[in-house]
Amino acid sequence: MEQVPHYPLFVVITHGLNILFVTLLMRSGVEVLSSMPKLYWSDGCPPGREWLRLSGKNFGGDSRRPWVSLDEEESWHPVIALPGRKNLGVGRHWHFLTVPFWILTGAVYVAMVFVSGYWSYLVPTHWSIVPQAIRDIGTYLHFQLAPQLPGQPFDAAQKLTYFGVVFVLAPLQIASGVAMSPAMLARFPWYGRLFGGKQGARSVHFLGLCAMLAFVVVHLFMVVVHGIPGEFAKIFLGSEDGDRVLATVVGSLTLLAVVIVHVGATVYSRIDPRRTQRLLGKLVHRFEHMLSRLGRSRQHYRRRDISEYHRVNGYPPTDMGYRQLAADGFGGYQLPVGGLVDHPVTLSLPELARLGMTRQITNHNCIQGWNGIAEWGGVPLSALIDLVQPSKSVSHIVFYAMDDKALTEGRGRYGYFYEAVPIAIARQPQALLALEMNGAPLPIEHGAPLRLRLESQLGYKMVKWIKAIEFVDGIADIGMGQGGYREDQLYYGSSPGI
Ligand SMILES: Nc1nc2c(c(=O)[nH]1)N[C@H]1C(S)=C(S)[C@@H](COP(=O)(O)O)O[C@H]1N2
Ligand SMILES: [Mo]
Repeated sequence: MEQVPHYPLFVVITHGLNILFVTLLMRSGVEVLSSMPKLYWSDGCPPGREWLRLSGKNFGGDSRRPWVSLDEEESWHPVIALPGRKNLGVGRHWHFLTVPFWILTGAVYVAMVFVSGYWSYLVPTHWSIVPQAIRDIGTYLHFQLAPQLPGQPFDAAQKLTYFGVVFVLAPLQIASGVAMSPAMLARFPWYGRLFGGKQGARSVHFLGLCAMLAFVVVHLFMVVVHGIPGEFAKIFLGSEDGDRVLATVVGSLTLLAVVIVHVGATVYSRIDPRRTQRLLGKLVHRFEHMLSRLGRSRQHYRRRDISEYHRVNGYPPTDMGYRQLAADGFGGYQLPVGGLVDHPVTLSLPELARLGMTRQITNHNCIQGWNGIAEWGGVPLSALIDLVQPSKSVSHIVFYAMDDKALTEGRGRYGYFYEAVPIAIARQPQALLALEMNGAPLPIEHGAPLRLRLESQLGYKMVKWIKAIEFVDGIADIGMGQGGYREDQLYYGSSPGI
């Protein structure tokens, strides 16, 4: 009697949630892509060697015109990007906020698939499904509907596709996403190498997005071809026998709700990016904090891994004071270190170097998506911390820079660059005050005479052209109180391990 298989309730619910989460991930992912719309297969991202460039701008050809990676950012429309228009910081917040919910939905779904016996509809058990699926595709191409598998709700092509999406594509997106996190790359460089490095992972993640988009388009097309009322009855009410009118109403309302969430998220993010950054940040930071406790980061790349080319982000200071310092080889440079410490000091470069130089070959990850491997030489921050003896109440170390963004970046930005670093991250073994890059004194564009290296964090935390260091017991009164210049002005997250 019972000819039409029913969809269990868990399928109806997780499918609905998946529509919401996958579309949020897609739009926020496109926002992230817009900040560096270029894809590479090899780490280092040498300009001109991208396999895909979604931008008319092309930098690097003319070395007489200096450029930085923020110049590569594109402004994409809010219809395709969440929230759109150069909002990488907020876009990332949406992406990482959605990830745990999407993974949870997927985990519940997969567990229920096996517990309920629904797996027999989803998991192919015989190779014969492959030729069958090919025949089905041929049938569709002849504008006819392919037959369902006996006693099952899907035809062979459909079953194989769903299996691929659930058990191949989704895990691949999760795995390649993880392979881009600086905290993960720092702790487990071998994991990044599985994808051919961070850029390989980025490219795979992008191709995964394309595959997911292609799936969604064909999937929607098939729903229309098979007839919306009947298909809506299956997936929103659980059975084809359901009331068609009711199904159309329920389905349309569900889709409308998804659209409303998207519009709401977009409008809210654009009207009040600061509150969006703070609200979403609460969850995202907890996630990042967990990552930062996942063992210690110790990167040891080989000399031959060093990138032939290392992008620059942030234009050097332009003022006379800096130019004069540079003109005499930074001989007159003095670094004041103070705040809540027992022994405030002011150090010249040779005095600093006497605290003990080390070298490390590590991978730099910019928030925009590029990376580069270089050897950095300098003094471990822990040596400086031991020298000045911070008081117990110290929570962060603030690094003030010499570049005034009003002069170097413009675009309505203002104030000197700075970043505050939680003391626990500053104590990590590879946290360095670097004086050298690839065996030579730091070049001007990479932060001469002194820059920060924090190998488990994103690039913007690694202040270049350091002017002074202050130990503090809170960040609320510094800058706009978000923990750093990029956090203040671009709504990036603070202490970013992903
Ligand atoms: N003072 C200062 N430090 C800075 C920046 C800046 O604009 N000013 N940009 C940051 C960003 S976003 C990145 S990715 C790295 C880039 O380092 P690099 O130019 O040596 O590659 O520097 C960071 N440190
Ligand atoms: Mo960056």
